[in-house]
Amino acid sequence: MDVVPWPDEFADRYRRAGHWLGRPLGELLRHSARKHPDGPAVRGEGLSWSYAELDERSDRLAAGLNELGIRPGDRVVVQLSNVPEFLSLLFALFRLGALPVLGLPAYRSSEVVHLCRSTDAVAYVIPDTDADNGFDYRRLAEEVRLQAPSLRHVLVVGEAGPHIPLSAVDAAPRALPAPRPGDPALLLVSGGTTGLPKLIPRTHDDYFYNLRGSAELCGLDEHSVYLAVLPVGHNFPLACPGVLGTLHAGGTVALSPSPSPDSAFAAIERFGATVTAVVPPLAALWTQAVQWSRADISSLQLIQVGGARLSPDAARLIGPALGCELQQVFGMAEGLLSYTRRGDDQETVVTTQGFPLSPDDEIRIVDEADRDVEPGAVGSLLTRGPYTLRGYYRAPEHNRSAFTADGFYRTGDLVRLTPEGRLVIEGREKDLVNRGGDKVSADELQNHLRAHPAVLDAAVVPVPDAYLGERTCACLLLREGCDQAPDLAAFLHDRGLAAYKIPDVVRIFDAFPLTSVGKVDKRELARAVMARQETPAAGSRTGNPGAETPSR
Ligand code: OOB
Repeated sequence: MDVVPWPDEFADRYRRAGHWLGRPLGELLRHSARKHPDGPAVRGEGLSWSYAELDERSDRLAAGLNELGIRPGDRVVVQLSNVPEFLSLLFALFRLGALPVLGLPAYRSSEVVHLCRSTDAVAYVIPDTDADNGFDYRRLAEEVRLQAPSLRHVLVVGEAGPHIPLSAVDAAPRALPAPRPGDPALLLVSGGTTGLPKLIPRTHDDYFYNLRGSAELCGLDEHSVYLAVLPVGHNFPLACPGVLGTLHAGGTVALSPSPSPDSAFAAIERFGATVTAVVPPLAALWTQAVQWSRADISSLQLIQVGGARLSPDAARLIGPALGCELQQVFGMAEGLLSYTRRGDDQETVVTTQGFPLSPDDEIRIVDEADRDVEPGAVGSLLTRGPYTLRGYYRAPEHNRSAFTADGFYRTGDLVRLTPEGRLVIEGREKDLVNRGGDKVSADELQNHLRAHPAVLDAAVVPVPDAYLGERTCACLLLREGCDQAPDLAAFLHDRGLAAYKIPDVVRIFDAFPLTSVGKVDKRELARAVMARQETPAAGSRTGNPGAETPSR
């Protein structure tokens, strides 16, 4: 089975509670377009689409995709940045009942081939080039095609080269059978799992609730202008409440081509943005940059910060510097969202991650044996609820360990509850590096590193970083006869790995510390890396300052 449904008793409960309304996501736009046909739905550089226009474009695109042979249930890998076509495409696919598989702009062949192959995708949608760094996605698509035989079409926003321009996929709107609200509407990529990224099926019902509940909680309405600065293929800017929550509320989605303070502040001023979402490093950068910016960002009312730990000290500065309210968001592509509420006092907003979104979010905080910890103690967070997955896509084996027998998802986060029941994120037990919101799976990176001819074994650990929160450290054992730290950046780049996954630090070891059961002791390893950082690089086996042998 590709998808694990909610048991009937839970589905009934979520319907009775009014969380699941039985409406497919394509209707969200139809509804807003009827209510505010002439209202601005999307604004970007030199462009403004009304609701009626976005609605019609989505219908024409759905019909055009249908003519290309794309059918309900088919998977389409979408790797677009923050362009208006992302929205018309998403609604076209929702209306067709085909599933967008949302990739990030930073993905390269390794990630994209995996997305295509693990979903048997029939189409892949890309921009022509990256406006920031000139990267040519059309060449990437050619490479991907060779390795993903299921792909029948590559569609391009912009100059298509050898592929099909998305603008040519256009046909007179036609009646299409409505997808079932309990079926998956889209597939999101998980940040934190073992090995290759797992896919998260989000149903029409559950995702509609996710974005509607979030929009209500954040107070969005038709006057809201949401500025998308993070890549919209990520759950946070997409539906928490993000661009979809804004369209549901009848507000305006403004698209910023880049998250840099210059470009984002200019966009806030130009579009009169009232709300936006950022990761902690970006919040810190904006907080500093605003001091010398001339842009008028006084329209901004709410800044949401999430995706990685926000320190209370950094949090305290954000609201006063940007002249708006701060909201902390703890969330995951798998579902559960926790928000501080608008109007919460300052101490609550800077020191907690708030309450879960839904009254039907069930939270358990447990020890290693899945026993509930004492109130207020730190433990592993388990959750189930009306918008948290019951199983990863096509991953029965992995699902056995990622969920409890009664359907709780093991988030891999270490948390505690305040006496009022607010969540505080204290750490993590899952094996990944959270680089300021970008998740790097240790297992995935280790497998790439072990493929290098000089590498005998690899262990990836986070090291603290003042800006990103964490950076990626690759600890290596080299093969006999190799004593130079290899050029990993070039090697990983050639393997088609996204640039943010390339290790920031490389350390060479003679042996890894082991736990009592013989596994690499990553805590000890991280400590050894830190200890070496604090002393001069004496004892380095290679003379390379980036490659040190720890003293044990
Ligand atoms: C968001 O989603 P993902 O799927 O990229 O990452 C989820 C993981 C969480 O399990 C947690 O480890 C970490 O990212 N995380 C936070 C955090 N928000 C997420 N850790 C500490 N403090 C926070 N505020 O990152 C995501 C999805 C929707 C909304 C917001 C974030």
